[in-house]
Amino acid sequence: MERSWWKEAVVYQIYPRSYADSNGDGIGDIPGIIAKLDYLSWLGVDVLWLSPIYRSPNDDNGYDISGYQDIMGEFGTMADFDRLLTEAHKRGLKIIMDLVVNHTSDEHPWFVESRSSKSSPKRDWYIWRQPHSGGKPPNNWLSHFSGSAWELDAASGEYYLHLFSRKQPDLNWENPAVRKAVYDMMHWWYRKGIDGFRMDVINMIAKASGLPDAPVPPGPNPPEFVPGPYCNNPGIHDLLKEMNREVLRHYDAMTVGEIHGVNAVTGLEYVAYDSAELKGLFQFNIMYEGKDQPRLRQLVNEWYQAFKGRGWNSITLNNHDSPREVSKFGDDGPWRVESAKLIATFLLTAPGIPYLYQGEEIGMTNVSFDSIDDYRDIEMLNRYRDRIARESADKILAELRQGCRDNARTPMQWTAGPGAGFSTGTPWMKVNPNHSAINVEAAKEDQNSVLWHYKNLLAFRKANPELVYGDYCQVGDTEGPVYAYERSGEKSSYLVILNWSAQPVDYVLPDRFAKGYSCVIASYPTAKPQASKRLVLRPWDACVYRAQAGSSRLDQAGNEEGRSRNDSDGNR
Ligand code: TEU
Ligand code: CA
Repeated sequence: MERSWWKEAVVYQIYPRSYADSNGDGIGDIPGIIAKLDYLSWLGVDVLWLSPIYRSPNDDNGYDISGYQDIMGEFGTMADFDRLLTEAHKRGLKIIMDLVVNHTSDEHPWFVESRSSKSSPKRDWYIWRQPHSGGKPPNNWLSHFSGSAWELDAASGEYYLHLFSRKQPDLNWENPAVRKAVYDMMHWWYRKGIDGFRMDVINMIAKASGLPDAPVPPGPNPPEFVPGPYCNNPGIHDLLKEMNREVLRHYDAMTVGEIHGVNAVTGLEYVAYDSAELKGLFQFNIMYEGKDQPRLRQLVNEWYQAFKGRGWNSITLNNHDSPREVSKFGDDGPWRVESAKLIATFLLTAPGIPYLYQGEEIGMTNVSFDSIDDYRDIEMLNRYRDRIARESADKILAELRQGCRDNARTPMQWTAGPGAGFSTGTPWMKVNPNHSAINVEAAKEDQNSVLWHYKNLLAFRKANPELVYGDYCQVGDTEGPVYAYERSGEKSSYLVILNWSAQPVDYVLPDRFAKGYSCVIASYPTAKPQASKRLVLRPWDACVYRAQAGSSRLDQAGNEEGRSRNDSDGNR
């Protein structure tokens, strides 16, 4: 197995608008991030992924870019960015940038020019079509942010495609000039010294040939617009192979694609060592389906088996588009600390690059605002607007709250003070009231906090490459609340036991683990120092054991029978 820095990395995502505000205008900014670099290197992460910091009118908080080689005024200047890069590198931290090239802002000069006339040389840089009969949109596709995915441009009488907001027109990747412009921009950032890209909806850049109507579900009131075939269309792999040839392969950098709509097998096609496309992808299967615990295990096993020896995996349970992981996969009530520690233990010992999201290291939770006026996200606001004429505000909020993106976007909780230490002014979105208890300052003081658990796990992972390169196999039951697995290398082996529930469990370990395993990291301060045949697991108990030299497991290394038994555990 070839070792690479990016395989060993733990990535920490920063949503700059909500991270740290240095000048009291209520908006997080680049100097704010710089001021937190010491904290991040104390924590022990390796790579920072910055959600977009480019010039943007902020219809979708920076995912609508109007200048790829400029910095958003609210966030600072290019000089601030250069300083961030230098200061991060000084501390051994790397920086990956968000690459949003499925679409631009409608205020990007490319689109302004494209829209200016049908004969503009940039007309074909975007996707323009004549209206359908009766002036209707060219097809029935639904935008991710509600309504038609087409917007009529009154001046020219044509529609342009926008899979997201109407202020995010889709680029036409069939046009070689578009591709060249994007590749030039990528080279420009790489030459500046960035360490890679996270690629926004990169599997949507190839459009379905002919832009066909999507099938309408049968029923009495058929919807006017329905989700179209947005992801993984024919041609996508050719585009990414070209991007690799033209740009990516020239740099020792990290790439991670946001790839929706794949399983372990089709996901691998984007990152297989021999496919020369991307190095990594986010697998959303686990984020979307893994709340069901046996399903989570099954998916980890499936992705591991598919990727083993063929491509590099990743693992993530939350980001700026999703609910907070402790609220979704754990218990943000009485067992918040224990369940957040269990989730951390899983993320930092499972196979694949862990992608952490700001605030998860202190167990930040979902938020529950009473009024739509306190929400900021375009996806949420549009959904609300579409329903409010027919339904009560309370009902809509009750339905949208849990899954909404603003759960992840409330400001980072640094202190118990006003503005959570995020800003001395009025934060652009209200802070979660629970910052009085859940904040970095308090967590640093408490060695049993979620924060210290992350810090300890991060240091442990760094010191023990088996947790990166070692084999993975599930141990014991595939049903029930306890998820146990082994990570093993040539020199040592780790057993991870997670009681993914609020119930205490009497757990019987397979014989081969019953002796010689000592506890190295535990979520409870009073964990038993040794594993034994029967373990009484407390609610949300999480423990990592190390096989001592001379333990039965290590003596079996190379023993065919032992191996195949282990492998079949993973396959079941
Ligand atoms: O998200 C892509 C995406 O598909 C989202 O619509 C996501 O599934 C949805 O928000 C879940 O509720 C990426 C970015 O991560 C997101 O922030 C952007 O809004 C979007 O692309 C457009 O750039
Ligand atoms: Ca600011």
